[in-house]
Amino acid sequence: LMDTEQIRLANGPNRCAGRVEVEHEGQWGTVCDDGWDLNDAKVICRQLGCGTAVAAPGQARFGTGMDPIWLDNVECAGTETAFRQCNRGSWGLHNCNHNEDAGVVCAGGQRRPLKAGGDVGWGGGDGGDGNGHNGNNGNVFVFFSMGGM
Ligand SMILES: [Ca+2]
Ligand SMILES: [Ca+2]
Repeated sequence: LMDTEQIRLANGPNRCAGRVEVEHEGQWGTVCDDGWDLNDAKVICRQLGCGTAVAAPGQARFGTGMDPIWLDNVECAGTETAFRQCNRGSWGLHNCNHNEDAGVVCAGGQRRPLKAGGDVGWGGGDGGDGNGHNGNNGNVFVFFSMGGM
């Protein structure tokens, strides 16, 4: 049980994005954004099974948490399998306030964009008229004529 340290991402759009909170001695606390970067976020995302890290926002992007502020000056290499393996100072020792609460956005929780362009259309038997004209491709002609300049 010494090995298990609970972490979570609070107040985000899903469980893979939010304010970083760590449990220590039965109490959840936040992490200061001093030195907070993508390498730190990577480890959080990995431990949570949330894929790669997309961003490591600071300044309480996901709101201010409750005391205590557990950790400060976190320095992960980015290759650790768990957040507890990072170099991150002593519990409760910090020079921060909650306006500096660290956040993480992981790729795993991202909602995929709705059919971003290029994914859609063109596929469905819109095969032209048999005289060398393809169907419904006016946009393509506009594109070519503009490219000629
Ligand atoms: Ca600090
Ligand atoms: Ca760091």
